[in-house]
Amino acid sequence: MSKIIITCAVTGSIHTPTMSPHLPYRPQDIAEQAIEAAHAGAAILHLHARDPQTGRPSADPAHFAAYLPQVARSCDAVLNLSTGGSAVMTLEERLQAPLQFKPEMCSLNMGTMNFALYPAADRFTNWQFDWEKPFLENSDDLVFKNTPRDIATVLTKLGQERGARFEFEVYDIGHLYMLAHFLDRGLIKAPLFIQFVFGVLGGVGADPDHLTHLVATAQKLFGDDFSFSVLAAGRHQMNFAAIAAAMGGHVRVGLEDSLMIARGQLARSNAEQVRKVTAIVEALGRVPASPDEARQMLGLKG
Ligand code: KMH
Ligand code: ZN
Repeated sequence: MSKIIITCAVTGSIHTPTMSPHLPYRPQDIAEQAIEAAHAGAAILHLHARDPQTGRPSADPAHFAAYLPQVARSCDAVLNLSTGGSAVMTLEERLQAPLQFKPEMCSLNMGTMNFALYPAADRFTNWQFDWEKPFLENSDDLVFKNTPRDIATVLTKLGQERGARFEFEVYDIGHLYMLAHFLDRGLIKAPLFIQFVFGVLGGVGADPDHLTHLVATAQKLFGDDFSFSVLAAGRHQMNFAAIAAAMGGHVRVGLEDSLMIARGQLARSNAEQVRKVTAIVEALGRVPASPDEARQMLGLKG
């Protein structure tokens, strides 16, 4: 079995600092946690930025610039900048930092969808959304917009013009057909790195049957030209990582996806989750890939 790529998604745009004191949102904290996660075995760091005053998700390149150089200097991990940003940002805002920093890898969300926040809210009794009220009030109507035109824009501007390769975020079966469409159009080149996302309300639920069906469908559409990774939001995080590892897939963890390390116990850092998933995958006979091995496997520009 090929080596396993561990991705760590360090902060994201869903959780709020009120939900965990360990969620990094100041540049120094994002940098330190990202570097520690890389040293713990994450070959890829999936990165967002936040406003250091409020903790709110930010698209401002200055907020990326405040931590990216330190991370790049201090570890060799693949830096993967989100193009998802947050569902309330326009595509133009979401692309500002990736266009400026030209990372080796970017995330690319493969369809427009609902992106409801309630599953997270349900699991936290002290959950309070302390950002601007309209965000919460609008979450019933929150549309995460990734139309075919948006996807083509990202593929052209970041892929074709800047050499980025992608973590294709697939939340449901239709997103695989969207990927196949862009492969047919010649805007995507193999090998594909597909991130199956479970547990977001609006995407597929965290049921292992869905994972086997998604993998089987990807095999029909892409043959050997893809590898897959799995992230499951919230309490499904580690058991889905174990299933993915046993199936020969790759894994993603990190405080973007879950704030917990065990039931009822907050993770103290991203690295703590990386160490836990490393132990799980090693127990299953998988060997974590180094950043350079991940670059080679995914055809990155390096
Ligand atoms: N927040 C995750 C469910 C992105 O950054 O492009 C999906 C994600 C999207 O990571
Ligand atoms: Zn993300």
